Amino acid sequence: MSQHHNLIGGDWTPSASGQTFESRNPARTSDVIGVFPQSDAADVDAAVQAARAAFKTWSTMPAPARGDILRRAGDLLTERKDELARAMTREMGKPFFETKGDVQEAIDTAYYAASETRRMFGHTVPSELPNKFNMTIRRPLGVVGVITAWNFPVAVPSWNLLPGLAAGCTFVFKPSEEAPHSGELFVRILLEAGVPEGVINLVQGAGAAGAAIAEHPSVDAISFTGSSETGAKIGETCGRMLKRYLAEMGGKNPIIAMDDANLDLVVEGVLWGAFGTTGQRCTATSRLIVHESIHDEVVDRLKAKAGALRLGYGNDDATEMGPVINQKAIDKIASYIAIGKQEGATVALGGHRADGPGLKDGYFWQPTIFTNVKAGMRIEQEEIFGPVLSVIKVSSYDEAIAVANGVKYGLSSSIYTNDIRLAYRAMHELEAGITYINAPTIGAEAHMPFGGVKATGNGHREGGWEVFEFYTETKTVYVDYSGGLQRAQIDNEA
Ligand code: UN1
Repeated sequence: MSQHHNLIGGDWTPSASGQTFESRNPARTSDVIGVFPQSDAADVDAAVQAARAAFKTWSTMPAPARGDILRRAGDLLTERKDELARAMTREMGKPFFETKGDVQEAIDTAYYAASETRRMFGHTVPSELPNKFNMTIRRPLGVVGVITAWNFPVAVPSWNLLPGLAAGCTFVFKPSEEAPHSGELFVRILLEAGVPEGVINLVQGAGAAGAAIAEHPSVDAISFTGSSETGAKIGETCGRMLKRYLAEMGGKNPIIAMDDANLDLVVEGVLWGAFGTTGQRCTATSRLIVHESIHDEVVDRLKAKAGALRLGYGNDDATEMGPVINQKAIDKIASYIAIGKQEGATVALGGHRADGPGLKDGYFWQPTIFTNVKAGMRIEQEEIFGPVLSVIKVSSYDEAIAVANGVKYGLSSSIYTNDIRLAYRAMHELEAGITYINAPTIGAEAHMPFGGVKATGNGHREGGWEVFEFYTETKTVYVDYSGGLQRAQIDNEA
């Protein structure tokens, strides 16, 4: 069994307390991937000090030189894609074709961030006074704590670490305790690409380590991906300590299928959106809001397709859907199946733990579809984070939008229609950070802003050009070359 360590200022070290935890394969629970340090505030403090010490040199390196390192990281990720993806699948369960996609997101992010190091634009702006020059420049934000989830164990860390490195920040990175090995492998690639000692520090552990990162006075900002409940707690800390805070949290993402939609596309889209990554994406399609005139046909076709999905270990080529992450996830899904039945919904497909051949030693759940779901039911409102789709029948576009918007979350959304008027209305009317037209709710592209509204986010975006707003501070600069004191217009009133 392999023993793993934290990375503090270039040294691989065990936790100060000596406490550890195991990472196991969710498809074969007897398969232990390794033993990792269970870190606490003492480890976090050492990591933060290392990140602080590395900040000056890293942040003053010319940004394009940092970009060269990121490009090498992209090259290494490309070379090691299969090897990395195999390890990720073993640790968190999604099929190999999906973990390869996860690595591809990191590759795209690496090259994108590298290219941004040659932009990092500020503005030059006219002054209200003669012989005076106004501009804005960007400064790196500082030491950032990155706390991520396990479902995209390389892609989501990459969305934060890579643009943040481009911007000149240094990091304390805590991967999820469900994917510590994947996090470590990613960090090792960044080191090999040339990220200097202390610029990225890796602290393994559970929520207590995350809380210690947020509480540390020398951490300037936090980026958190996970549940809205934990996100709100970290937000309280950041609010109290006046830290910048990016939060990416829950979703209850709808696909609206209108009566004029292409049904083949709807069925394929819902199948992938709801059961891709075993429904464990914050962008997963957990609600199908479908026009009554196509409801029965769509449900029948979905049942046939979802019921035929091949469950198994993600490193077996035939596997289409992997396990959920752990026993807690199984218990949560089971509790929602009971809640849905109690609320009067119908289990149209699945509803049980899957225990066929090859599945007994893993956390497998049958693809599950609830019909007769009414707006406002808990299974329609709350994030389940598993392969469970709730189908809500509606009779008009306006009703569909009202149902779609009637939840506390607002990450991704989708409408299938061929009516251009409805498509454009939905772009504006869906309360979400992301809207897809004739495509499912998952599959964000790395160079586009990613984030949600309402209880999903707090106003920032990962990905795309907007993430650089988070990882930099704007400084406003005035240069007066008039040779005299020129009072600003506001100070010149007669
Ligand atoms: C997440 O589930 O935390 O949009 C992120 C997608 C992904 C990102 C999901 N690429 O499907």
